[in-house]
Amino acid sequence: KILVIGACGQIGVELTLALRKMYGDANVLASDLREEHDLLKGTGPYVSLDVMNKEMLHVLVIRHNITQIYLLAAILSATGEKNPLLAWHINMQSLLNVLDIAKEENLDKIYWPSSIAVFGPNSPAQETPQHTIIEPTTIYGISKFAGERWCEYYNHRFGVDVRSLRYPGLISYKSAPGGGTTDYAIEIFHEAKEHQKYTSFLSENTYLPMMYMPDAIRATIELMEADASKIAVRSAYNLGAMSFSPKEIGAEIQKHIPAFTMAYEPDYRQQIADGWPNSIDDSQARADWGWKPEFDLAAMTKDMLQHI
Ligand code: VAH
Repeated sequence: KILVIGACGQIGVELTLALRKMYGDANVLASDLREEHDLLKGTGPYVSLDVMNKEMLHVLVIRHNITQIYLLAAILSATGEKNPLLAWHINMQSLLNVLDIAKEENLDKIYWPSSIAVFGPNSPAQETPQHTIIEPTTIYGISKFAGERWCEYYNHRFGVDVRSLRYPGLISYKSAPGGGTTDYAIEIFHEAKEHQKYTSFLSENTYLPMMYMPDAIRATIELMEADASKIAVRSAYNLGAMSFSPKEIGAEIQKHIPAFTMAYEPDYRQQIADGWPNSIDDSQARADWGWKPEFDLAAMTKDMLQHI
């Protein structure tokens, strides 16, 4: 039975729905600190859970015969810079709680997302390699890098089958994003629809690795379904699909909404974005477990505007 922690978040809602479709509604227990997201209501079991309460989590794992955990609860990059110690505490302790229970209860598999935010200004910015200089400059990036080290340690030292992906910025319409630097690429669609204009908090030529949520969900499930013998990376796989700038996504939207105009007012998030890669080399994910993205900027823009 699968437990999803952080099931009401931007990734959590869609991952929970996809897992329920694959494994059966009753076999996926959704949990979050918040009350149940509307899109989850009536689709399967839900419990309120504070992942920071290790004892409560342990009891829940035993009582519900949990064999896999997807841990999606985290404080993201922009929010994390407002309260670094809280972000570090939540992002690290939640993972350590899950890894230690996975070891004690001999759980089958664990999924925990990392991010391209682990890379910093000293990493190669173009086609950032799987193995390279990693000096994150945000607390979110530091916690994701440290988390990767813990995942690899629990795998090599205790045999826990924990798997991870360095997600790029994820764009979706079903559940609100959680305070990330890439959230402009979601806001822009809502603003374009409602006001035909958007003021970007990142400058016009800020290239970032991005991915449409359906690709990210499929990548997660394909990684978790792959035979363990194929998983050579036990920190976190680089994962890519496309890269674009605010100017480029604005131009793509203008093809659908000709009246759409953009303005640029970079804020503190510009500095975060400047330290991140422009594009990602995900050749190891493609080689090890057959990763292949399906959505490019044009396909994503069309689909987003159809659904918002
Ligand atoms: C953030 N959406 O902006 C997340 C993600 C690569 C970006 O980690 O913090």
